[in-house]
Formats: sequence, C-alpha cells, structure tokens
Amino acid sequence: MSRHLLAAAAALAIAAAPAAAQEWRGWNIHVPDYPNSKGLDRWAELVAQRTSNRIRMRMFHSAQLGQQDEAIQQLRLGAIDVANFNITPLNNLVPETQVLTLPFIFRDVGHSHRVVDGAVGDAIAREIEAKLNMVVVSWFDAGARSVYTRDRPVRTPADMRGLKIRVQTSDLFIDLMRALGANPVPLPFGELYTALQTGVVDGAENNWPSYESQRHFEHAKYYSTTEHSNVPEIVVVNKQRWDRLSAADREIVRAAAREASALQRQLWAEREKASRDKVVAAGVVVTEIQDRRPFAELMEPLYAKYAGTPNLKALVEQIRATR
Ligand code: BDP
Repeated sequence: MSRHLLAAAAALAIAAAPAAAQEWRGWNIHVPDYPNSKGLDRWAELVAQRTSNRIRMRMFHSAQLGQQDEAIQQLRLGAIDVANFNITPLNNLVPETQVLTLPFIFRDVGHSHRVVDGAVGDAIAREIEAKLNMVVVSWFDAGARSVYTRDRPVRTPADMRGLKIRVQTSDLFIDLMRALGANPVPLPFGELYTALQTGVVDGAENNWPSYESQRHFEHAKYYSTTEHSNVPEIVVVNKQRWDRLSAADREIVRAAAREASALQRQLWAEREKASRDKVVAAGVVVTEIQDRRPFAELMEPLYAKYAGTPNLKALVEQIRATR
C-alpha cells in the first residue's frame, strides 16, 4: 500500500472510531446518602448507560472539590463539569435568581415546582447560561429554610434581635437577616458546624435535611419553623462541555437529569420527615411558628430592593400568577 493510501486508511479509521470516552467531574456539597447526592448518582448512571459509557460522570460528594463559592467558580472555568447547588450564591451574579429566593414567594411545594419547571424557570436558566457559562438541565427541591439557634428558641422577630446568624454569600440574605434585627454572618457551609460549636455564630437557617445531615442540631438545638424561604436548586453543566455535545447527547443528558430530579424530589419529601424525626428524637426543641405574618411584614421591603426593576417585578408577578 502506498504511503498515501496508508494515510487515507488511517484517517478513515479515526473518523469511523466512536467519540473518545469522556470523564466529567461532578461537584456537590452534601453527604453521599443525601437526596441530591443520590439524584446526581442516578443521573450519572443513566447517562453512562444511554451513551454506552462514552460519557461518564464521576460525582464527588461532601464538598470534596471545595466549598460552594469556589466550586461555582471552577464550574464557570470548566475545571468542574457538572454540579448541583441552591441558587442563593448566584443572587449577586444573576439578579433574576433573586426572585426565587425572596421570602414567602411560593405558596407551597407544588407551586415552586410549577414555577421552576415552567416559563419563569426557563427565563432564569437563560440568564444563568448567558452570564455564568453554565447550562441548567434540571431543578432539585430544597424545601423550606427555617431559623435554628444555640441558646434560646426564636418565637417572634424580637427574639432574633442581635443574634449572629450565618447566611450564604448573598446580599439578599444579608438584608433578610438585618430586616429581622439579626446580625448576618456569611460563612461557607462546611465551616458552620464549628462556628455553631464555638459560638462564632448564635444560629443559622436551613431545611431539615441539611440541619440534620450536617449535625448542626448537636450545637443548635432550637429549631423554629419560620419557613421564610424555599430556595430551589439547579443541576448544571459547564457550557463548553455542553456545546461540544451532539444534539442527541444533549437530549440524553437533559432527559436523564429530569428523571434524576423526579427521584430527588421523591427522596426529598421522605428525607424531610426522616430528618425531622431524627433530630426530635435526639432532643431538638421545635418551635412551631403558627403566625408567620410578623416575620413576613418585616421582610416585605426586600421586594422593593431585590425585585424593584420592571424585569424582576414582572417575574414576581408571573410567579404569583402561576397556578
Ligand atoms: C443547603 C443547600 C446547599 C447550600 C447550603 C447552605 O442544599 O446548596 O450550600 O444549604 O446553606 O440546603 O450553604
């Protein structure tokens, strides 16, 4: 065979070979048995099956690849390929995400699903993609966030006065705590256990599963059901990774992410109850807030500050009109 023919044959062989297998790195903050971690594992499993292992996602749970703000940065740069996190840390970067974290914006869980799975979720996903170089492929649940404290229970906003309360990196959450009279302390999730233990903070706010799985209840045993915010979570893919996929592979990745999200939502509902039961059995004192109006009234000014532009106001109206 001539050299030319050999070269042509080699080129043909390369063209005919299946695309090289890819290994993606996935980030998540939670322990391996958390609903989100299990949802991500299912996603990886489905994608591997449906691409005959051409796309393998290796999920690193428990913040092994870094704390949340750093991980988001890594994802934007492409050092991490996929991730799941709640949208609060995007508030300062993509103002449209603020509307989903506003206090008491959702009527119930069903309402939040219809909003994020519908036109509002799509509009916010487009902004995230354009500004942050990541593609939203599905949404996970994170339930309602409530306040928990070390030394005494919170029954009314007056009980919050002067308390140092940990928040995520978000101006909206900083102002939310100030509106209640507390002193917000932005801290990474992974540092919170020690901060509660040593009294660097007096309390924090989160859903039942995070409160339980991070063992915060060991040092902050008063949980008050303020349920001030229902922050949805996103599942995202770095945009360069996404853009290099064929249309068929994109469909596989997206459809599998939606299926993973159905599983996560089911596991979430179960875990919320199980976590609550577990911490109550461990001696947590639950204060049921029957009337949330005094909290909601103090937070009302956040709507003007964080959803004051015509565009954000329209999103808030669209959320309220979603049935
Ligand atoms: C959890 C969210 C996670 C956040 C964490 C926090 O799932 O994305 O990082 O709260 O408060 O509920 O930092």
